[in-house]
Amino acid sequence: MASPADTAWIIEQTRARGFSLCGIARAESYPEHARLPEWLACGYAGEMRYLADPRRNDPARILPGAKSAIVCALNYNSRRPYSTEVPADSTEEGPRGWISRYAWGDDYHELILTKFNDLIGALRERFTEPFEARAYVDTGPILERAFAHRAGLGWQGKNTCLINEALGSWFFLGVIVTTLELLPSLGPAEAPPPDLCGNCRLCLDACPTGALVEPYVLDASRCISYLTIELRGSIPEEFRAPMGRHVFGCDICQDVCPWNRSVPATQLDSFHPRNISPREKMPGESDAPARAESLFQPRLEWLAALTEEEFRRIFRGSAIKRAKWRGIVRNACIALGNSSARRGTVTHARISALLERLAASPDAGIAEHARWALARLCGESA
Ligand code: B12
Ligand code: SF4
Ligand code: SF4
Repeated sequence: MASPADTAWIIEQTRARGFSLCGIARAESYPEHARLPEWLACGYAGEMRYLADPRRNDPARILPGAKSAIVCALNYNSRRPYSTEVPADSTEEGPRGWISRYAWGDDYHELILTKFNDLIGALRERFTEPFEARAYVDTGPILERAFAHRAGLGWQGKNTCLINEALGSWFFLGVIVTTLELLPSLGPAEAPPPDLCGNCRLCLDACPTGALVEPYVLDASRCISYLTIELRGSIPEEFRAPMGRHVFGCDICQDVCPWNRSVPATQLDSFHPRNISPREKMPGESDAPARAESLFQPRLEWLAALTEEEFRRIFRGSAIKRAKWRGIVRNACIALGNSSARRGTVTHARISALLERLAASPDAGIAEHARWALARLCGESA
């Protein structure tokens, strides 16, 4: 068993690499793992079949001989308003969409895995005995929030996010599972952080699609984050209007959370909203100036009109590439249909023309969502 000095050293090492929180838990099954089969049986995972990987409820099967989980949190809170504070359609340049906070800057997977590989290198210098260590950031069959809770980083709120009293919930988690026997952050008699949600139910009441079916339980197949990022193909019609302007992920159940009211901003520039510089004009293109775009409240017409090649270029190194080009165009069509552009205005005419063009797309999925949006925008039953 490693010593308390080793634990202090590990925490110091993670701080030096920019992590805000770090804790150590035993790599074993917890009550959260026992609840997973029922959650899956309810169909709440939608098409995310990878969540049924049997290793997810048994850490020993992820890494034979696993003893410890080093859990880290990286703050991504960029100083910008919350989606609940910014009115929709707020600019003259046409309706704006919403990309969730975590995806405004660089892809966190690459960033955290680089830091973790570096940390594992430092561990190998300190612990000279042979050991295995595997780093995960969404990338493995692990319930990261369950480990984070057991490592003392916070509690899982009624919105199912991990919340820390000082940081709120705007942080990513990453876990290193290792065969090293490290001293857990919580002693055998210490309870993990208490649930501080109390009587609050702001997140449940604010969720536009009713995805939080009861406190602490998310039906992911109804969640805007799932619909806009994970779901390939058609978005069920019942969710299209409630999706509003969301084009990638959703922040609502965190934006309304009192624990996120005054929380520190990230120190990392990588998470600030990317600005996309104006592209060079192609031969034969109109004289309309190509403008700079931002991932903070992106212009919906810009997103809907992106070509696959432009999408690939712009979202290289961004978490947004997970939704793929056709997913983002599909989502932008829905958000345009939900916009409040009024008939008879220049904006309405411009959006209608764009949607008509997309309704003729050779991509059947894009065409169908564009037709739905046109019908909604033009006041026909959609
Ligand atoms: C799949 C996934 C999703 C899915 C499903 C989300 C979900 N809640 O499971 C979708 C696409 C919807 C999603 C959305 C988001 N995600 Co996500 N997601 C994951 C992923 C890859 C797996 C999560 C998982 O295993 N879910 C399975 C279900 C069963 O887990 P669960 O909801 O926690 O369910 C447990 C509880 O319901 C509990 N339970 C049941 N009954 C009861 C009763 C009580 C009283 C209690 C206490 C608990 C309890 O038991 C269940 C089983 O363990 C993790 C990374 C990872 N490997 O862990 C990231 C992760 C959870 N996501 C993350 C983020 C940032 C998001 C979004 C905020 C992104 C966005 N802005 O759009 C949203 C948040 C939506 C929300 N309210 O949760 C972060 C969370 C960070 C944090 N502070 O919590 C993670 C950890 C990624 C990371 N590496 O940082 N995500
Ligand atoms: S992320 Fe949005 S859709 Fe999903 S549970 Fe939270 S509020 Fe509901
Ligand atoms: S909004 Fe309220 S109930 Fe929901 S997670 Fe935050 S404190 Fe808990």
